[in-house]
Amino acid sequence: MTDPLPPVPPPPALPAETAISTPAAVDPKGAGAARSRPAGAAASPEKAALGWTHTARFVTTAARLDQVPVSELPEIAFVGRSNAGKSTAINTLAQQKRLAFASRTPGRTQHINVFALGPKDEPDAWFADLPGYGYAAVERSAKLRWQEVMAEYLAVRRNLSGVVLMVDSRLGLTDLDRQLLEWIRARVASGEVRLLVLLTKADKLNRRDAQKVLTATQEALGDLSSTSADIGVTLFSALSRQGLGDVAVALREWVHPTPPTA
Ligand SMILES: Nc1nc2c(ncn2[C@@H]2O[C@H](COP(=O)(O)OP(=O)(O)O)[C@@H](O)[C@H]2O)c(=O)[nH]1
Ligand SMILES: [Mg+2]
Repeated sequence: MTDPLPPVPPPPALPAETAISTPAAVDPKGAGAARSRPAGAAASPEKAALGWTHTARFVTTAARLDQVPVSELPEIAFVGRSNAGKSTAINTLAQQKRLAFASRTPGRTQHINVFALGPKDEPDAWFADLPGYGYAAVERSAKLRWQEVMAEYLAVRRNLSGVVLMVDSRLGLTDLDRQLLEWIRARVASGEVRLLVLLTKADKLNRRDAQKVLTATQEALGDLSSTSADIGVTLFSALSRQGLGDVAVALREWVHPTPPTA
């Protein structure tokens, strides 16, 4: 590689919430505002959304798509390369340590894990944690099987409402990520399936490199856009919680659209 060495990164930026010194009274989204709200008042959108993602609980695990129960509930699929930070992102969203097992042996989890969200006796959405991909040591037959499972799931799963694609922010979109985007291209273009790309481990990048990968990813996704498509990209860090509230709000909005205010 001929790239020059990257500059020494500046100290990590404070999360926006703590960097902004606006008084709580005029910052309805700030943490202070939520604390000072009178009892019974609606929580901030982020708190409400994180309260919803916190309800995630394990439903079932399946080795094949035909073993995943048929469901009418809106389903959000989590996909990404092995080691992209998928399990960590799901656990962080759910604020649970071991909901999705953060695997120490990448490539091992070839199953589809399903989680339910919403009230206990009345779930209102499912999260589907799909097999990670791109792990070099996985044998060819396993890779082919992965392609089959993923392509089929993304193409035919009727209740699929949205896809969250986790991409390591230091790598950006890889060939396998682009392959996956091709599998959902038509359903995203029609607006049937929403897409959110999380550029994970953003805490490992300095601001300039973070901005660079954000722009490059937005450009690459421009190719998928259409008038009906709902496509988002955001920097995300489980470590610093960067993007966490926004992601929870976006996912909740997918399955519980805010009614337009009259
Ligand atoms: N610095 C940092 N490391 C992370 C973050 N999220 C995940 N990781 C690390 O990345 C590795 C892979 O994470 P994991 O969630 O198991 O990835 P998965 O294979 O996509 O499920 C683990 O060592 C995690 O601790 C993050 O936001 N920041
Ligand atoms: Mg994992």
